Amino acid sequence: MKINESEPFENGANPKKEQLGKYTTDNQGEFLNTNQGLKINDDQNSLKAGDRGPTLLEDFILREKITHFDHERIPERIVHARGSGAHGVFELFKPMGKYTKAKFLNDTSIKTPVFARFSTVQGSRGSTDMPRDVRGFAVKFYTQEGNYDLVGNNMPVFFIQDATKFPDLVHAVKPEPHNEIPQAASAHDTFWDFVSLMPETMHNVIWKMSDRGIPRSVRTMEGFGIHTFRFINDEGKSHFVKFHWKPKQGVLGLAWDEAQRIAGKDTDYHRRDLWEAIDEGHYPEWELGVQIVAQEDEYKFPFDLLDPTKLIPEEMVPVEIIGKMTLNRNPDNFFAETEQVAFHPGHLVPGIDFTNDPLLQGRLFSYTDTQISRLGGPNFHEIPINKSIPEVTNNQRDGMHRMQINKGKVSYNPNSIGGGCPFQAMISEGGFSSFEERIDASKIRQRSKSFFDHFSQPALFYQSMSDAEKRHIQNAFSFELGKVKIVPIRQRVVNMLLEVNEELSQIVGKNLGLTPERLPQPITDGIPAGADLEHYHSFKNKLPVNDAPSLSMANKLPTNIIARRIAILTADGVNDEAFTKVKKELCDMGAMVSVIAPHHGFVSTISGDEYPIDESLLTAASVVFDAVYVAGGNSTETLAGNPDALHFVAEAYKHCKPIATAEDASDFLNKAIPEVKLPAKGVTTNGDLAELVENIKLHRFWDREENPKVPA
Ligand code: HDD
Repeated sequence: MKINESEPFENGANPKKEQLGKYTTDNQGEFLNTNQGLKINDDQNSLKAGDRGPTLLEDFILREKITHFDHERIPERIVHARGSGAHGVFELFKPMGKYTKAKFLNDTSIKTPVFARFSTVQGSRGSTDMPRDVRGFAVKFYTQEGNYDLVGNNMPVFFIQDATKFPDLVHAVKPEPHNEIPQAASAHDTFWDFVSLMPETMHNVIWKMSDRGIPRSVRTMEGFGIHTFRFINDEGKSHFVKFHWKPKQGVLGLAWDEAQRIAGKDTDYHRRDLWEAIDEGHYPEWELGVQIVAQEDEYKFPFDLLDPTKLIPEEMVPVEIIGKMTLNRNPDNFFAETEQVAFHPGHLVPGIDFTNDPLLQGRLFSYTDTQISRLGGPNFHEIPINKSIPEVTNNQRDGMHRMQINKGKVSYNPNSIGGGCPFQAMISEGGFSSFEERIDASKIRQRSKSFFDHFSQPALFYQSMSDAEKRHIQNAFSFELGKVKIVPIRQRVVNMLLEVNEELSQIVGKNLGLTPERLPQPITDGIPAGADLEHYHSFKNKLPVNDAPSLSMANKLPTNIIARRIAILTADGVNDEAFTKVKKELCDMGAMVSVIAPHHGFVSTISGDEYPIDESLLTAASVVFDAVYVAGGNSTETLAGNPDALHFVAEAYKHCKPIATAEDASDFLNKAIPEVKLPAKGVTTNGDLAELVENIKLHRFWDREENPKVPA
């Protein structure tokens, strides 16, 4: 079937869902059969010579089953191995024709199907969701002009400036090769050795040491395209563009101690959270924003737009919101969809193009190359999740796992036998043509001097943090470097931090028993030979902003409590209002509420009604909840005598979470957190739900960390 360019997107149709539907099967009501379609009569026993005899080689059913099983795994992604994905749609708010001719960014009536995958970077496929790590944020738009992939991260800058350093970075951060320790963690010698010798990593590293490195949920992460790309309009005019995803759920992080505990209590925390939110109809949404810079303004910034370790502060170029992505459907099959999806920053549509960012340029090679070994050959574009909506009509042929049956004898161009088909498309017909950029240069292996300021932006980042965020960054550096065994590596990083912020460097140094040393000249490790250090220094402190509130998560709190997790602690004899009022009202506001009791099954209320329990104190943990409510009635005494219940609330307090009790349950807190003088910030004992809800929107009461009273 040839796909007409506009038809499948009209009248609310979702062409990608329909396309996937053709490959989706359901065994309901079907016979068991072999891969050749033969019905199987006995799937319990192999074919043997006699009931106690050897199995026969002839058993083709056994052989087929085991052969397939033996090959069920494919190589995991070399980075971003662990991830979870979901389907959704992208809707455009306003036509962007002034800047780009991309059709999906011009027609507001089109709902473009998308598939998004969120990932950690360091760990293996089976590792925890909870490391301190950068998160991948990759979105495939199935547009009418072909697939467009925006393959970004949850941080707007990258570790390195040149793709040739990527294998080094990844070798350094992955588990150390001799013993494969530690899994999914950067707190080890090789990562920090690399960082200490590569000052360009500092900007990304400080983001990673911030609460951005331990997101509360993938739903509460921002996403960034990182590189500067180009928009190209109908006249062929180029504008620079940076892409941003802004979550409607707010931007939230965890406490580091909490993240480590969740890794044990629910290693699938992020995966489960995304799945359950979608399953329960709380569809996460992100607005797509763009920062646009006119071609003529390329050199007006005190940093290079081609440098992927730099961001454009929103205070300099505001983010214009142009559309919205809603994730509204979980995959039917993890392997077929989330594992086999193949992203590539080089999957473009007309109207979007690259810049010469040397990191981006290298990526353009890596992604197809990696899919060939990961997905077993050059035909991975035919895997249903990767198929474009327009049918593929070209002269590429054969190869491993070829699905398409190309008719006829013509597979070359130009041809006369096939009537010249398939035709090249003119630009006016939607043919892609690269932006014409004049290049007249010497062939050199060098880094541009305009890339050499490695510290102004990390300094800006640190300065723009709230006090709590600063404290978290100090603690994160201290923790990670504390795990480093080789002291000179620690010292080099502490010295580097002096270039970022004196206070930060002194605090981390003190925690490590080291004195930061200002080097006689700026750190030049990692700066190519021949670098102009004067120029490098002249860039410092030249940003027209010295405080960028847009960088702080404290300014990005949610305005609602949709899909936030709230635990209600109950026991037999609980007040009915725990269910008839508290649970009901919180659920009505979109929260995900779990009733927890000392045992599984049902809890009986004062009035004798019975309500189902979601989890017992044996299986539940406060770390996976955003807030806790202790119900009242005759249950309080039981709970106050239960160490798990007391720990549950003390731990929630320690992790700075909102806590509320029914009016008659406030005594419980005197046992759970006796060290805390009530009333305390974020702790309500008057049964006022509205106050609890406001506290949940505030997410955390980080001030508690300053005076940690609760050991938990
Ligand atoms: Fe990459 C995967 C994001 C630089 C090479 N990358 C991968 C994924 C994301 C990113 C989100 C997972 C996609 C998925 O869910 O399947 N990578 C980035 C960003 C970068 C970046 C935002 C810098 C701005 N990457 C980068 C460089 C190289 C690679 C410089 C190599 C030179 N990345 C890969 C890869 C991966 C990958 C090896 C592994 C699996 C895959 O591609 O499909 O090719």
